[in-house]
Amino acid sequence: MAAIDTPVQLKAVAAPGQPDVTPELEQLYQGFERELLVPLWTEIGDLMPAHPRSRAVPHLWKWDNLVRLADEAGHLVPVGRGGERRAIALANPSLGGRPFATPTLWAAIQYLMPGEDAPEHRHTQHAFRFVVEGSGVWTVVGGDAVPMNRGDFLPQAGWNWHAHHNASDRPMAWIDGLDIPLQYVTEAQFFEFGRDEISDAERITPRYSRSERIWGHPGLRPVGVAHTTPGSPLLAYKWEHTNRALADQLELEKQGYAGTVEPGHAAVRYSNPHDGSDVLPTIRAEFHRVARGAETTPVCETGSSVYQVFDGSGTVTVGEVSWSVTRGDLFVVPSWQAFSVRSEAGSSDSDSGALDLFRFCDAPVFEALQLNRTQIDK
Ligand code: GTQ
Ligand code: FE2
Repeated sequence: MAAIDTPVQLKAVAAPGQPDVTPELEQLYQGFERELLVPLWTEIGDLMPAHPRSRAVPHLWKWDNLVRLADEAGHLVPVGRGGERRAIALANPSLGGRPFATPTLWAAIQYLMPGEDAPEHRHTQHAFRFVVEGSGVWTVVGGDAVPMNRGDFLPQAGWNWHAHHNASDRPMAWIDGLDIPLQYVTEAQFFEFGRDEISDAERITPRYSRSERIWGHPGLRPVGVAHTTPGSPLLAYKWEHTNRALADQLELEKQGYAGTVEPGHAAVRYSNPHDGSDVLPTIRAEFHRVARGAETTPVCETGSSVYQVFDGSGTVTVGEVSWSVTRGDLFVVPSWQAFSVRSEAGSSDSDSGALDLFRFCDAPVFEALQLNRTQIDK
């Protein structure tokens, strides 16, 4: 398969449906090369495949290893202006060592030591935080201090000023998702440094951010509050709501009411309370709960996903590979590779006995381009 950055090298080849290699044909190919021309017939299999063939491969990162290395970095590498964040990205093994979990998505573990601040900046890349363990960090978005606790999801659309501060006496880790790889190919990124220090008025630790107090009441849209910037105006989706939504779905299913994706599989999508759309222009985020002993149907989708196991344990199958997963583990589902999970009965450490999965993916981009496709199994 020709990579995009290998030099053009054309050769006359004997192949079915192609003329025999003659001196004239070789000369023709040399002419193409000289004039920087490439005929379709030598490239078509790679450029226009019958179905998606992802460059990314399925891969699993164990949370224990990530946290251990992040903690080592916490002791050895300062966080400050320039590097901006103590964030360590997942690098898909088949994407050339770049810090890209998939061709479109960045996923990283970020770590702040007690009392540390990550300086203010803004960028066009859309971002979110998801918290699998710990508390004590506030992310300050446009001057609004937003608390981060286990199970909380915090979207942060591009071009908002943001900084983070750890107000506790313990280190804290969380995951970041951004559309860095996607924006990298668009060549349309912008970045600005903000203030080196946030003000004392922002270094507060409220239980609810202003954004949650305005936008965070279920089914109630504030009247007279404009929202004109991209992405969700709600800066935190607290665990209590997500957990209750999923528990209710599964409980009602047991009582014979519809409302789950499939038997034993409940899911919610984080949505923009302003208009019901995805929380970020380029990233969709969901939470899935697979009841103890239940199994999901293998599904292929265009576009790629990153999952983090929030709780429980089970077996994940992506394309040809299967892994045992437990709390905190992160894995990648490349485009058009069949994905299914089985929640392992008995071995689960979650409250509900279920396998809980946080998911983010690039579906809004594929839907906008009308390239979204789903197929049950392959
Ligand atoms: O926290 O602002 O993982 O700007 C990558 C880029 C986190 C952040 C990342 C970022 C951030
Ligand atoms: Fe940032």
